[in-house]
Amino acid sequence: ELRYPDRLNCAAELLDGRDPQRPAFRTPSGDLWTYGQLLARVDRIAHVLTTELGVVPGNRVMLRGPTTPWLAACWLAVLKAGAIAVTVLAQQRPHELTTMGTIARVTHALCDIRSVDDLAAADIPGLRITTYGGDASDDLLLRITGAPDEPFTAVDTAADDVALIAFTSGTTGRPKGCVHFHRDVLATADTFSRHVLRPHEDDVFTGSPPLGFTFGLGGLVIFPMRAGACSLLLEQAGPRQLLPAIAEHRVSVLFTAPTAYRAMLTELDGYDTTSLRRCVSAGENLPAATWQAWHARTGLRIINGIGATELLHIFISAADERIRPGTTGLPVPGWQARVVGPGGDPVPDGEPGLLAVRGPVGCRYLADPRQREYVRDGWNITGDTYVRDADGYFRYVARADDMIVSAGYNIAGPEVEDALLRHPDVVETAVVGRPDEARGQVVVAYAVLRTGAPRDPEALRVFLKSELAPYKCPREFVFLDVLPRTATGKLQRFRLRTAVPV
Ligand code: 3SK
Repeated sequence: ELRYPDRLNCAAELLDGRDPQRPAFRTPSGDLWTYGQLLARVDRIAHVLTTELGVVPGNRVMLRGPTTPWLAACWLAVLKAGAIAVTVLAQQRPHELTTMGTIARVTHALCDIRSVDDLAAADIPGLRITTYGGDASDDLLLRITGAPDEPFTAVDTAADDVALIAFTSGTTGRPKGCVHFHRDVLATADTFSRHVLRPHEDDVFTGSPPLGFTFGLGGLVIFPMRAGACSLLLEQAGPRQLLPAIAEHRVSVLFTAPTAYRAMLTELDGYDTTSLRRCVSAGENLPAATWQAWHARTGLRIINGIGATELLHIFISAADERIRPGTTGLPVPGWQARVVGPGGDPVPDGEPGLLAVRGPVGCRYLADPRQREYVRDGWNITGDTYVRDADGYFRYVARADDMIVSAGYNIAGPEVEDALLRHPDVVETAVVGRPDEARGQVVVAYAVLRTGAPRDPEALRVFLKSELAPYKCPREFVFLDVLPRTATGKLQRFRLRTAVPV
């Protein structure tokens, strides 16, 4: 069981007691921040926040910018000052920022100068925006040079004072603000990272999820810092940037999504990936075909995981010899999981139902009635359909609202996607149900093909018929150059379901 003191400031916990000479953050352009430098900069920012900008404990401070050490330092400073970090994505537009800023009642924002235009255009009454990285006289980085060069005493927050508000838009709908405590931040590191990842001081982390997505915040800031390790922060973190970064900086722990693993497979030649020892995949389902292909090429066993913004990070996963390709894994130590029916009672092993989990972090939506749907009888209902195998492994079936029901058959889109990905020409795919008068729904497959591959639906149909029962085979194939995704990389199936047939 995790035990934290009643008084706890998670930023101070992450920063204090580190070897000041060891590297905390690196960037591809050669910047190196030691833990000593990070602490000094965080303290200067905290001084500016509390003296010049008037931030008081409990204020909500929006943080926005590309993934840089300065963004991480601002996050730490806000928490150290007892304020609440409201992390948003650099890609979000004024309308979305207005909604989130209003829901979270933000009073201040720290924003990378390159991301300020959309924030300035948002309508958040009374918001005080401070930019960093520019050359204006009121820029945060200029201000901190004038701040006292002395330690900032962390505000004496309670373990269950709010530390951050993270937004989930899911794949559709009005964003929901998820409230997390100081102890929750440490709990993610002391469960998934400590027991599954098992990092050490010499590790170099990197990855693609932005810090405004808790997948990235955990994987690129909280977990490396909790271990006293180093994180290589990439502003551009597509597959084309990840491979050279891994090679050049001898990255050992990688956080990214299945799509990026597939894309990297097509570019692996010529890059040295021998420094990698941990490859984490989350954010969406990891098909067994992708796991096998990565293992065949690199010898590395991807650590699959399911996490949620509501629960901060990953709660089901497995590493090393416990990994079973095609499954998500086992409940992370500290977490419990089960598969339940519509009434909330567990269903027998082997039968599909809703995934229900509980552990050290719980869902707390900020003033949103959807809280009642997410938390039932103390269990968090994640909205995923899962099967628990007899040996306790959890296998993803589909998002609960993504099950396709066609002519009375239940069809899981991800199973069809997994089969399609075994075809050598298919790079990305999404399989959805489109409303149909006669059958209720028909199965439609969207596919992105390897450059130059023929767009031949018949060839895919013949291939799938050898892989799947005929009722699961798509009626239609649609070829796209890219699939529609959210800013955090999640597939927007609803956009495909309602797409006009071509
Ligand atoms: O939303 C997700 O998929 C996720 C995955 C891992 C960690 C955190 C999150 C939010």
